[in-house]
Order: sequence, then structure tokens, then C-alpha cells
Amino acid sequence: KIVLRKQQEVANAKALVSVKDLEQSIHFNRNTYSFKEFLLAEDRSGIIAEFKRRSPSKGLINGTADVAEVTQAYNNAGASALSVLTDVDFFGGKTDDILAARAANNIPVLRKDFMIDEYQILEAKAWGADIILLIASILTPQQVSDFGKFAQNLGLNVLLEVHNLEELERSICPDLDAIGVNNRNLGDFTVNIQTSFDLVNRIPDEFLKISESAISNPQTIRELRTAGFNGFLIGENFMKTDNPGAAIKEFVG
Ligand code: IGP
Repeated sequence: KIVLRKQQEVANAKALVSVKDLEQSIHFNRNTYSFKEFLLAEDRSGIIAEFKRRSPSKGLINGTADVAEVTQAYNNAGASALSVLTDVDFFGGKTDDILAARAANNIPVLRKDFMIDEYQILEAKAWGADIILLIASILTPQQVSDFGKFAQNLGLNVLLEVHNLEELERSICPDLDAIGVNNRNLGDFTVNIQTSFDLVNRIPDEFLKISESAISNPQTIRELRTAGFNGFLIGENFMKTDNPGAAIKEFVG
């Protein structure tokens, strides 16, 4: 059902903004920031810090936070990259959020959405994103490879999200930069950090390894790092506080 909803959304967007318009936007012709460079930088934390107003599993998380202010605070605290939700219906995101995050920061930005069409990848570039997310559970292996190539040809980096070994083995291909293990099951919203520990050694070393969701303390980050992860995607535990930019500081270092 998410795929059908997104297809409708993409059709509506295409009717309003042509591919040519996207290609002529100011952000389209720029050098993107390298996910790998920032994730592995000595002076950065490996944290991919997410701006998320609400979610289907938690409802409203933060209704008042300002995207430029919060992402800048994440960046200043040592985040390696920023993740910004652009899905409207489920996550309360919007295009302006990613434009604002881009304008305020000089580190990689991930467009966090359900990508099902090349058009959305062009949007991501036009809106100032550097990284796109491909979710294995909603895409065929052929789509993962095609969208991965398409994004990399635009200079974007590609994060493939998997939730189990079957998805990983079915979808892995050379057209990716990073593999993210989602600790949250998108079907029933249950979370289990063990998912990351179980899958980390199945990810080939040529890919960046990211653990996603339900990371609630710095000790877990240390354990994930020891197990082989390079990156840690964290949203709710920052966003649910009054001051997300202060909350990240306790997770860094
Ligand atoms: C962040 P959390 O539990 O720290 O808020 O999780 C991120 O991993 C989560 O928002 C996410 C997500 C997704 C959201 C991971 N994969 C796919 C939407 C779509």
C-alpha cells in the first residue's frame, strides 16, 4: 500500500514539476558531499542524526522543533551526516525541510523517504540531498540495482536498507555505497538491536555498515562499532527531547 501511495504522490509531483525543472534547479549542478568521507572522518561521530516530526509507530514525536536550528546543532555536535524525512503523510516531513537542512549545513544529507521512481532521485538531487535510501522490502533486486546506478551517476551515494538475511542476499549489488540494517520491522514496528549484530558479518567490507533505529544510548553505539558498524542512524531519541541538538551531545565521544 505504501508503494501505491507513493506512485500517486510521484504522479502528482510530475504534473507540477517537470524533470527539466528539477535539472535546472540551483542544487542540481553541484559537487555532492561524500558519505564515506564524513562517516569515517576522525573528528566525526559516525552518527547520522535524523530530523523527524512524527512516525507511524510513535505518533507525534516533536511538533515544534526548527529544522535549520536542530540540524545545525547536530552538525556542531559532531554528526557525520543528517537524515531528513520528506514523507508527508506518515512522517510529517516536507520538501522545505531538506532545503532548509541543506542551506544550513556543509555535511552529507540523506533524503529519507520511500523511493520507488527515478523521479524521486532527481528530486533528491534538486533539493540538495547527497544520499538516497533504497528499502529492500519494497523494491525488486532489479530496481535496487537500477536506482542505485541512476543515483550514483548523479553523484549521489546510495544506502540500501535491509531487515533480514534474505533481503540482504537478494538485493546486494555493486551499485550501492552503504548497507543499513534496520532494527525496526517495518511490518509490525517491533524493534530489536540484535538484528544488527546478527547481520553485520554478512555485509561485505566494501560497503559502509550502518545500524538503523532504536539506538537509545552511547554504550550501544560502542558495541555496534566493535561489531563492525561505521554508522548509527538515530532519530527518535534526539527528537523526543525538548532540545534535540543537546541530546545528541550525550551520544557523541
Ligand atoms: C531512525 P529511530 O528509532 O532512532 O527514530 O530510527 C531511523 O532509523 C528510522 O526513522 C527509519 C525509517 C526508515 C523511517 C529507518 N528506516 C524508513 C522511515 C522509512
